[in-house]
Amino acid sequence: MGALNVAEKILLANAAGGLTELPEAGQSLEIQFTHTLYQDATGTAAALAFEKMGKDRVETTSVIVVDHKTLQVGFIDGDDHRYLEDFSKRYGCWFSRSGNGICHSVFLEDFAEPGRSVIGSDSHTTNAGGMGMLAMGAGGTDVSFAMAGKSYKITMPEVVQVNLTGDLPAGVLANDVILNVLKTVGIKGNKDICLEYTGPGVASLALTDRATVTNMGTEAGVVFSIFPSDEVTKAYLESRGRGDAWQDMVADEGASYARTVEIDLRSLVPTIALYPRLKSMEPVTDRVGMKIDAVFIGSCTNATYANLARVGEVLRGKRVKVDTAIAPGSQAIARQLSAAGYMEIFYAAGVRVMENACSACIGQGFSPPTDGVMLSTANRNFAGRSGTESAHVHLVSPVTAAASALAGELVDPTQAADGDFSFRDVPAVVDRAAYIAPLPLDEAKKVDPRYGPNIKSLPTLDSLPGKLEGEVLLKLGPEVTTDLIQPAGKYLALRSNADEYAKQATFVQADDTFSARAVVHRDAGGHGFLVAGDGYGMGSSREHAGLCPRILGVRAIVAQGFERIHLANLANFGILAFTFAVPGDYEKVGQGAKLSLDTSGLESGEAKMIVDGGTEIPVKLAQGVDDLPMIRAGGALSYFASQAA
Ligand code: MIC
Ligand code: SF4
Repeated sequence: MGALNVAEKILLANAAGGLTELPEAGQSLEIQFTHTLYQDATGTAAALAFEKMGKDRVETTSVIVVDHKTLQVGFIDGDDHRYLEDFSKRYGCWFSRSGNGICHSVFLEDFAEPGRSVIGSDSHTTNAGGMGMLAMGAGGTDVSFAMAGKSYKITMPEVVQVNLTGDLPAGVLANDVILNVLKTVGIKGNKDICLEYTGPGVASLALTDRATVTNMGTEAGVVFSIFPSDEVTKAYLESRGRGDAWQDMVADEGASYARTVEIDLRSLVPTIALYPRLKSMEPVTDRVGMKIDAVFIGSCTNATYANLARVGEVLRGKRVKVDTAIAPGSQAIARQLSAAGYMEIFYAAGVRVMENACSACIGQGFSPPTDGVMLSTANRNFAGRSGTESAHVHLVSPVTAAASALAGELVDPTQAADGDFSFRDVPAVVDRAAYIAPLPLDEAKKVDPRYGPNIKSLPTLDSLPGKLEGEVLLKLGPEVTTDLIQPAGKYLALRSNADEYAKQATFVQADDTFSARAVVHRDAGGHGFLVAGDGYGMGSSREHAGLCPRILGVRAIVAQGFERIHLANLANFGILAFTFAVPGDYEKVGQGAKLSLDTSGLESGEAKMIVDGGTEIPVKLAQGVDDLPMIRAGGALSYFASQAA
């Protein structure tokens, strides 16, 4: 091959079967991941799936982190965590307990390596792309297959170059960079591209700032984002006591890209992503004076030492005017902040220091009041995600959040704050003893994972009928997020009990009669259909957004477009996904319409849907034809069990 860019190098290095040449963009490519990551909200279902695979031990460096459901009110979360700890010991994983930190933060600190690859059951696994690692999110079942040593199929993406020039002005942070990238590339329709950051501006970004950028690349729906591995990467790894893991990885001279997005860092200004999605990104100056009720500074995107130290400089000697919480990304970060005197600054400023966990990012505490306005440094602000349906959450950088907390209203930090924003990563607190390391095989075999009353094994799903006949149970608009399909917040506790999660939460915000109607339809022998606009399934990797509708009898979804991870999750649970051959036909199918569809000839990639016994609507299979055997078998677990037999 000729000159390679970093994305091509990393794909080649991690391709299954020792490929010497990459396929053309659009062709399929199998990746053999070296690392896997589970967190506790998606991890129990994924672990239950792994246990069905009949393996004695994981084949990747596998890390399990408890970070989402750390409130542990009642027995449910505690049982999940005990199960994950037992599972981890039984199958040879690294285990990180509640309080150690957010999965992406601790993975970056102690496990990520340039040149290698990770697939995680959380969409922001892309965080490790800042380290020059091939880092992707996927549904838990796919992650479990990777842990069992199976390769994972992706579509060879087009590599889009994001060329950074200049240095960031004071008070403009990595969060502002990625919001501006999202503004340029959009938040949907990017499922077959990856973003590679290049140019002289790269060197000016701290390693954790790079991770902020790749973390939030997920919100564009890209497959992954990647930075080169350079001296900054090396210094960070050395500060974590892992200098040996460093390798140099930069694009070859003359490497080419599908297209280039130019970003002059000097031209960027503090930016706000307005509620309810990352659709309207505006300069903070356009909204200065907006009244706010609360400020949350945390999440895997921004709760880094570099950022929280910047926040400390803004808050030094001052006092916040609104309810403000800071949740450090990890215990190492919290200890570093403490050693540098920043914890004292936070407390003296009247800030609540929360647990090193996902926390308010996913509605686990600190929900805003009714109709409240919150500034947050998280990466998502989908409706209801904060736990308060009527609240408006706007996304900003940590220094915009801190300066606004002091003012009690939105302010431009470049004008209002006088702190020193120029922090770099510094030698860090390293504590490997915080993890439970993989046990030797003979000891591991003695561990018997303990379940709890709320941990239910995954349902066995029946095979695809030759003809689907049933009703459109719900007609939805565009950009249906996984939070709308299968909300988190107070329902997170039900992640290990899919039947109950389906009954109580599926589409509850869109139509609270949905699950009851779907069950009646299913029990009468109907096959449920959903109809939606484009961008269906954007957001999280949570596979319950496929599994739970399937439990309620949904067998096919017809939309104007789908997002990548969710499309794979639908196939894993035996749900067919179609797009309209004629996009305008979306208007011709209403909620309650009776549909039928012959599934026997789907290998052509096309089918006809009959509406109300008359109108024919041509549809196209959105999944790959090679996914059909799995979908026909009822899903991934049934299919691979039948293959192994
Ligand atoms: C999220 O940020 O939406 C989550 C919660 O971390 C999810 C995973 C989940 O639903 O558990 C994600 O990003 O994939
Ligand atoms: Fe946790 Fe929020 Fe990051 Fe998801 S986006 S992993 S909920 S901190």
